[in-house]
Amino acid sequence: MTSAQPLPILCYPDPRLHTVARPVEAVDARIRELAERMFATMYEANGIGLAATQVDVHERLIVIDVSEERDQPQVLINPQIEWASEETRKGEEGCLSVPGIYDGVERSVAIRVRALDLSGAERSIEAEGMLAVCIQHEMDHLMGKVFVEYLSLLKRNRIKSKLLKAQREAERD
Ligand code: K2U
Ligand code: ZN
Repeated sequence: MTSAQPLPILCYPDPRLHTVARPVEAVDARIRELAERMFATMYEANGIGLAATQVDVHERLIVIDVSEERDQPQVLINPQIEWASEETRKGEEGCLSVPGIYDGVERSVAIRVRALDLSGAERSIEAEGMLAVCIQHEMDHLMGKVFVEYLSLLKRNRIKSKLLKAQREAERD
């Protein structure tokens, strides 16, 4: 666990969520501190993944912990998908940036990802199941893509107005 201070999570339809993140130049103390704060943010929000884009930092950094015990943190820096299975599956997804909304998204069932870890070492990760879904979901965030963009325009507009209404009411309280 971490004692770092959580960061505010951007909420859809905030336009900053559509920013394309740039590669991390150096895996240094700043990046390690940011990863620490992203883990604090993810655990506090009961997420299993978080992309730097969601905390308004537009660099290619993802934190993930899909374990039941919430004790298997993984950091992916400058992740690249090297291989993705032809086989796809539609799964129910949510997003910490789109609170209360869940809907089906088609993803590859297995992927191989190359990324740097927090020590700056190159790693190759084979993922399937929830880990594969989570990595694909987070890598979309780094490309400025939110999962609601896979849904119909009608659904997306309904989600936008629902969240904007909730944000207006929260400002009034
Ligand atoms: O917002 C985020 O990027 C965190 C996502 C990660 C995720 C989305 C869909 C499917 C897998 C992972 C979630 O909000 S974390 C919340 C959650 C927890 C368990 C299962 C699905 C979603
Ligand atoms: Zn998300």
